[in-house]
Amino acid sequence: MPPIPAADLQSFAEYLQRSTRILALLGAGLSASSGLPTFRGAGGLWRTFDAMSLATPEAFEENPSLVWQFYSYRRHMALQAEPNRAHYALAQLAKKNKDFVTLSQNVDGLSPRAEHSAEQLHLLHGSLFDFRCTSFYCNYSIKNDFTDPLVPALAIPTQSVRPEPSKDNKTGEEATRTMYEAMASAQNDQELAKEELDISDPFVPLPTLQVEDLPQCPECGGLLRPGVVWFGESLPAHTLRAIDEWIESSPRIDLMLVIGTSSKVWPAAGYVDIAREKGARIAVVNMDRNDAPGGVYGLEPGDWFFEGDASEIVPELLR
Ligand code: BV8
Ligand code: ZN
Repeated sequence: MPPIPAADLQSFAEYLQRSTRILALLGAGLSASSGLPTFRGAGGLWRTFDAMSLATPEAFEENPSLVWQFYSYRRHMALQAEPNRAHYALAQLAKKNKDFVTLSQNVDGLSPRAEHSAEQLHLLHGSLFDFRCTSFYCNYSIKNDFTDPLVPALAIPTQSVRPEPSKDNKTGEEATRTMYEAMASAQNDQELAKEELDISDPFVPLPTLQVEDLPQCPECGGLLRPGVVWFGESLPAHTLRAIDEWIESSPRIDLMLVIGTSSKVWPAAGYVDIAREKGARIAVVNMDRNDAPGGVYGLEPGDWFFEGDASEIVPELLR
């Protein structure tokens, strides 16, 4: 990664020192180097589906089996991932500055796992680890449930791993005999090692699950749904209210950090304009120069654009 131009780093560091009211908007690019695919990059596809086409109430209504397997796969991947240095640097800044508020579009749970204080972190689009009942009259919901898989039917399918012929200097015939001996010694499939199938691969068959095998509400037996905000759904009213209260609590916002987001999803992207109207200077961290809020022309004199990997740049900016 090219070094951050010293002049930019210097001017940012000086301004950060003088800033108290700071707002951050986080997107999928923040978690990219934790190994989680972004929405619009190459990772925007799951099997042959555009992730956004599955993140809708209509998709869930039409095919709860497919949508649940999509979310169960993302939960599984997010649980295997670790917060990166940028998640920790942002959590550290929140510890130091109570007037630093973070709005995350990410549902991957990595900012909460980096111990980012919950009072200063608003998950605009919910979380992969929250669920609620879809029955009209039932209010059952649960937060921070990390059970994986949620129900046996959502377990990632596995396949037996055939022992590799030993690579040491055995001749072909001997190596083959060793392999068959290893296989013979495994009385049946159960004893062979298992490896998970990559169900994001469209060539790996995906089972069609029965609704009764999907997560059910323990209170009314209704179908549970992931606790995320789908396209076409309103963001949680209490979250929007809490953010507005913070914004309205002062005439000023000094600085807005826009990290790893294509700034294409609304109303999340709209907070950049709100911060600017309150006097904020904008610092964008993104791999792609075109993805500044409002496009390449969206930046104004006094803003910063730091090009590169958020997990490298953010710790440098906030140290
Ligand atoms: C709503 C949860 C209305 C699910 C998600 C104007 C106003 C209001 C709504 C709209 C509007 N215009 C359009 C709408 C509709 C829609 C919308 O915004 N559509 C877009 C696509 C045009 N908005 C909605 O539907 C919202 N609802 O407003 O309802 C309403 C009003 C009244 C009554 C009823 C309804 C709800 C939107 C929430 C959708 N849910 N997530 C799930 O995750 O499965 S959004 C989803 O996209 C994710 O949360 C994701 O984070 C988010 C945004 O994407 P990004 O995070 O930016 O990720 P992306 O891949 O796009 O970009 C990654 C960036 O990182 C890139 O720039 C890349 O260059 C960069 N990058 C990559 N690697 C790195 C990196 N940067 C740094 N380092 C790296 N290593
Ligand atoms: Zn219920």
